Amino acid sequence: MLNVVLFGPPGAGKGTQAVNLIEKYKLVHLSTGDILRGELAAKSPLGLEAKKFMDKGELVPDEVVIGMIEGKIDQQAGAKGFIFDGFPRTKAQAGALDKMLSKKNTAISIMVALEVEKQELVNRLMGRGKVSGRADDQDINVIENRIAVYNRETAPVIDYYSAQGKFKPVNGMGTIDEIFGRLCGEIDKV
Ligand code: B4P
Repeated sequence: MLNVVLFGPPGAGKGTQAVNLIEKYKLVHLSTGDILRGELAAKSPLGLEAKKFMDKGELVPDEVVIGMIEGKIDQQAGAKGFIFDGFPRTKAQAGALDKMLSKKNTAISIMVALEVEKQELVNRLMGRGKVSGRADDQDINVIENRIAVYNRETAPVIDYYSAQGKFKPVNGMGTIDEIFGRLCGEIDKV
């Protein structure tokens, strides 16, 4: 199996690149952000709980996200592999993901980490906020908090995959096609 962690700060282009990557490599796309927004739209208890954190730009608690992703992996028995988009976002989530995959006799193949300058992140998120209707993209204070939470809680996940020799940084500045080419360059080496 080919299992890719697509990593980066908010607005780095994870969701954008995942669309093209799943098409090329025929992988199952698991975006915790998309799954949480689906729960929110359905007004499920999980969605209503998650909304309290997402609207402030905070992370949803690990136990909620881990249980949710495990259920989704179990539903995909015949998958050739997965793109994990926006997950793991903490070291606890990374450890839980390794355990889930080892139960299925597989493992993460590579972590590709998009690197983007902070002002560009803010510009992209504010730009999307004008069309997406997402509460977390429309308030500069929430965007700043998401980037701060990333630096504090999520960036350490790089050390986790670095220790396993799986971390590959990728320049996330440029056109969508240029960045896609760089990501494929790394994934094709696996
Ligand atoms: P996510 O849905 O993961 O949202 P995101 O970090 O904003 O990234 P996304 O993938 O959507 O954006 P992209 O960079 O592609 O998370 C939302 C919230 O859910 C989190 O804040 C958290 O509360 C919660 N959550 C999710 N997962 C969690 C977890 N594992 N644990 C706990 N909580 C969790 O794109 C941004 C914009 O840039 C788009 O408008 C796009 O068009 C544009 N863009 C992309 N590439 C570009 C390029 N090359 N040039 C110009 N613009 C570009």
